[in-house]
Amino acid sequence: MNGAESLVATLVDQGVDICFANPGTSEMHFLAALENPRMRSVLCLFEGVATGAADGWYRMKDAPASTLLHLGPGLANGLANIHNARRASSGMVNIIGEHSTSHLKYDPPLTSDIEGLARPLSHWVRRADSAGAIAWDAAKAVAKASEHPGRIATLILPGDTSWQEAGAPVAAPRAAAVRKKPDAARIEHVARVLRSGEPALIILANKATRGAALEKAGRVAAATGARLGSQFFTARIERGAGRVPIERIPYAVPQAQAFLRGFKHIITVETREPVAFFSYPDKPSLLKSEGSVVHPLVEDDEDSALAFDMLLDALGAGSISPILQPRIETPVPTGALNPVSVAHALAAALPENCILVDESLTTGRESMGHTMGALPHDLINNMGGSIGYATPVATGAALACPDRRVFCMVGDGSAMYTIQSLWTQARENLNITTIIFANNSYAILKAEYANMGAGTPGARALSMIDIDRPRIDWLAMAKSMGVPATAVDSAEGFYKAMTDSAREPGPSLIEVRL
Ligand SMILES: Cc1ncc(C[n+]2csc(CCOP(=O)(O)OP(=O)(O)O)c2C)c(N)n1
Repeated sequence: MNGAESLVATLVDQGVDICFANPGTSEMHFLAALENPRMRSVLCLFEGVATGAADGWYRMKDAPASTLLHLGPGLANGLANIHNARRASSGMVNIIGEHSTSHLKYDPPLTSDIEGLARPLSHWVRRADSAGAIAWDAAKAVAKASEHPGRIATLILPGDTSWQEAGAPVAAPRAAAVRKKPDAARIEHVARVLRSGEPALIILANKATRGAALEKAGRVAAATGARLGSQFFTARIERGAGRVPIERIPYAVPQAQAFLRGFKHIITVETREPVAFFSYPDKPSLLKSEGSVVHPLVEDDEDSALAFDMLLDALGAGSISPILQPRIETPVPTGALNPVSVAHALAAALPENCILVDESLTTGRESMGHTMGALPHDLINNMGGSIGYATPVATGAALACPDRRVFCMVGDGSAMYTIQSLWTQARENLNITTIIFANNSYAILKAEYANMGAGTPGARALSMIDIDRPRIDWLAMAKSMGVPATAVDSAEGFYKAMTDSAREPGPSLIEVRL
């Protein structure tokens, strides 16, 4: 067995059985090792698709995928979506090909400081230095990526370590990720705050917005009258009819301040106190009102479901039931497309148990409120704010959950960053409906221009914000990558295109002409 075979075998033994790859010459032995039938390999035509897909996989599986990237430049191309994954607490194992140690000293063209590129966005970086030790390194990488919260692990693979003889893999046994027990004194403190009856908001994030933790948070809210909120962006929320509803803190600073006004206490769970996305000349960075106090319930590595159990015990509220979101039937909208009719069409069309990946920016700004009572679904947001995350994340989510339809709502500007995802979706026949909101503009930047107090944009500034010269041909774009596409220009047309797409297996694209 050579080093590359040892690496792939170890990844699979440790539970990492998918690799989002974009290979080069230095990774040929790794490619050969991907013949291992236990590893699924998925070709991505840009590294940002590979790293975003690994993020999408983690969001749905709570387990890391691997990526294979070509030396420093391949890693650099993937960094923006590694940033987004890191901000979402998604774990991933990045394997970065590298020149052989003996070749590096001649400074061949693809030489770069891979550690230097990896380190700012990785929690763990290691250079494999022998084929025999690579299994150990790979097991360490998987263990790091699988921690709670998920971590970015980067393993650099020099060519010679991949082709030299490795012997039988020697790796640490697979270890289950441990979430620590929360501190009892802190739980008691939060219980006191909640018993005071003063207005409190519990902000849920990461793994507390789903499953048992969400249900228990709902019971705490029912017992105490506290409200449940989320940041504007959350890694994954289980929402819709029958789920514990969570209110979303708005994006715009004045609206966020208005929402938070009146809460004497903010209790944070797997997140920090709400901050504005950007600093504006005349607006604050922190969004809470003066005099309100922030109380973290858990540390990042602690178990929030357990924290809510302890809190329910402390409150003597063990038997109380949460208040659940009722189903709201939304009639199919007709007429012009705008954020409200788009939201109504979504609420009417979303099938039960679908996954909604949201990078819809201005067009989707009404969608969350109107889909509260839709059939139950999962919602995924862009935690790092680096646009171009949605189509790759949808790709990874669809591979992780082949029985569920993924709806990927994306602005036309954002879609252009990583549109190559469509090709992978067609090749792998993934059940993804990509919804392109074609307003031919970076519309949000027009609003931000005003928010910043930069005055009225001149012709040159506007030409940096409009993307309509030339107009992007979405139908041709989709067709070129093997994805069937349709364009709609009415709310009823949008609804019909969504429901049609959910009936057909495989990917499709809807251009929503705004
Ligand atoms: C990597 C990266 N580059 C640039 C930006 C700045 N940015 C934020 S939103 C945006 C335009 C988004 O346009 P679109 O997806 O069409 O949505 P719309 O604003 O039109 O609703 C840009 C360029 C960013 N967030 N991330």
